[in-house]
Amino acid sequence: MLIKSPNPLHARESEVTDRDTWLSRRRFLGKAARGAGLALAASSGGAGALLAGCEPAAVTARHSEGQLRLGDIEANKRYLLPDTITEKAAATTYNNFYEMGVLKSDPRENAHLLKTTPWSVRVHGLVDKPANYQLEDFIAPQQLEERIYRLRCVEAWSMVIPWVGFPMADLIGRAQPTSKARFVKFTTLLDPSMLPGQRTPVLDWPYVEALELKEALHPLTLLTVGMYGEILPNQNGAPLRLVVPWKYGYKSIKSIVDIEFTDRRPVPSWTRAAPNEYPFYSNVNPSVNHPRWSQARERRIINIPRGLDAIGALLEPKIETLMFNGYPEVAELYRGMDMTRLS
Ligand SMILES: Nc1nc2c(c(=O)[nH]1)N[C@H]1C(S)=C(S)[C@@H](COP(=O)(O)O)O[C@H]1N2
Ligand SMILES: [Mo]
Repeated sequence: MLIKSPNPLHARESEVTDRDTWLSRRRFLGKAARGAGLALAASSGGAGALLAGCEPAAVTARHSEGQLRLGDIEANKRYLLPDTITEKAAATTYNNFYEMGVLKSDPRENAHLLKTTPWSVRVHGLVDKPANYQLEDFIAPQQLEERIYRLRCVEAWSMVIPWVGFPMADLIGRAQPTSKARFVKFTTLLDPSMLPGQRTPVLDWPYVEALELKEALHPLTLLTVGMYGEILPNQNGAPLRLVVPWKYGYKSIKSIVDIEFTDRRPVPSWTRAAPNEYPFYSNVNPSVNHPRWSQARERRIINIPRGLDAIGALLEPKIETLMFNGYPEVAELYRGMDMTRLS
C-alpha cells in the first residue's frame, strides 16, 4: 500500500533511487553528523519514530536529547554491491513485522506504539561475561559501520539495504562464550501494549530466532541499529535487530531484548509454526523450493510496491535467486552437510 506522508521531506526521500544519489546524500549526512553532533536517538515512538525515519540528520539531532552517539559512519567497502539500492521509502513501508500486524503496511502504521527508550538487552547463558546492558552501553564500545546487503524474504521478494551496525562477532568477543556454547538464541520484546500483533496468536510470542555459534561468529552476521545512515525506524526492528544476509529474512530478528548462548538448539518461532516450511538453517537456496512455491527467482523491490502483498513470487519481473543470496563465502560453514536439509 502506498502511504501518503504529510511530510514533504518524506516525498523527497522517496525519489532517491540510484546509488550516486544515495551516496551523495550519505556524504551530506556525514557532514551534518559532524557539524551537529548527530546522536543516534533511540526513537521514543510517536513523532520521534516518524522523524527518525523521514527527516534529515540535522533535524534528528535536534530531537535527540543525549541518546546514543552515532558519530561518523564509514561504508565498509567489502560489502558494496553492484545492485541498485532499494528506496528508503519502500524499505520502511513494505515490512514483515508480525508483532505490528500481518499486512505489509501494518508495521509502518503501528510503529509509533513501540517505545524504544529505555531499552535493555540481556546477554546471558553459557558465557563468562553475562550482562544486562542499557542499549547505549551495549553499543558504546562498538565502531559502527555501513554495509549494503541483499535481504531475501522467503516470500520470494528481496531488497538491497544499507544497514548500520557492528559484527555480531564483536559482541561474542565481549560475552566470552564458554566451550559448551553451540547456539545463540535471540528474543524480541514481548509487550502487547506496544506490539499489538502479539494479541493475536499468529505465532508463539515472543518471536525467537537462533543461529549456530559459528554462524553468529561469521563476519557477515550484523547486529544492526540503523539503516540509510539513520537510526532504525521502529517498523524495521528498532532499536536493535539482527541481519543475516545469506538466510531467509525471518532469521533477521527485530527489536531484540535477549541474547542467550546455549548448548541446545533453540526452536525459532517460524520453525515451531511450520518446521517443513521454515527449517532451522533456512539458508537461501534457489534449488530447494518452499513446499508451496518456487525459490528459484525473486522480485527485487526498489520502489514502493503498489497493490502487492505476501507472495512476491507471483509477480513479475523476476531475477534469479543466488545460492546463499550471493554470499558464497559462507559455504565453508556447511562443508559436508546436506544443503537440501539446510534450506
Ligand atoms: N520480531 C520479528 N522479527 C522479524 C519478523 C517478525 O515478524 N518479527 N519478520 C521477519 C521477516 S519474515 C523479514 S522478511 C524481515 C523483514 O525486515 P524488514 O521489514 O526490515 O525488511 O524481518 C524479519 N524479522
Ligand atoms: Mo520474510
